[in-house]
Amino acid sequence: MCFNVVTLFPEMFRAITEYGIIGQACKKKIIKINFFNPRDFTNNKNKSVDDRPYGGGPGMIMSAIPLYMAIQKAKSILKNTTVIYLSPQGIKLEQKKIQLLLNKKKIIFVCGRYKGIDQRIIDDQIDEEWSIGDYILTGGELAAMNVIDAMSRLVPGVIKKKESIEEDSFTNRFLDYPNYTKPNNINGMTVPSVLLSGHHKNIRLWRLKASIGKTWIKRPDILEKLSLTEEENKLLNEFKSEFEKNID
Ligand code: 21W
Repeated sequence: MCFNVVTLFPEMFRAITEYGIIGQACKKKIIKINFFNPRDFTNNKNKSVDDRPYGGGPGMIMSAIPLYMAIQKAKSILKNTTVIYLSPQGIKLEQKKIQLLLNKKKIIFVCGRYKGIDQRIIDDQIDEEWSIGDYILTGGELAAMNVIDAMSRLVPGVIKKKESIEEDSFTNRFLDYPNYTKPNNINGMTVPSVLLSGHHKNIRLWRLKASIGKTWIKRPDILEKLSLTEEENKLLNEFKSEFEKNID
């Protein structure tokens, strides 16, 4: 998998290329990130990469020509790539889209800074525009890192145990069940005894019930969109009646 990023701040990406499992995957060359910096395509003496908006008003816009040239350079090396502009105006990303993006083996991410980029670059150079949520960042880099991180963990070989990808929430339909580790007793708070029983069938049922129950409480919107199996429905009803007993 090859990610390509047009950014004024390539050093920021060390947050993912040097730490954790994505860092290891980069070292092992399972994933590769190339950078194209508009600053390298400036021709003015102070290498400025921002400019005033036509029509006036506060704030600056990314200089159009260095950005355009950086995108062109990336495209000339890569060919047949999808160019994605991360922006607050984009469509909101969800896990399903992250999985779809994985089918594209080559992606160029364009990261904006300041108040954004020249509309002609969006019209002429950008294939898709994506947001990571309805909150305001200071630039596209953290958004691009979110997307690269979320995609990379799905690349075969990045996470060793196949189960740990397949078992997690969103691909596993429900929210996660609660996890426990040593010691069994922390200030009088003990681990649910079924988890110490070694009874794998009961453990599976307890976890599934806890997952469905937690989803019912915290994310009823997720539950509404799903159709439950007979077993799942039974567990949800058990959870609900136990929950109501605890209220009285
Ligand atoms: C934030 C640029 C705000 C410009 C109304 C109309 C990439 C991002 C970004 C940024 C403005 C993403 C305005 C979620 C994000 C990003 C930088 C200025 C002014 N208001 N996903 N115009 N949130 N943000 N908007 O901020 O580059 S993906």
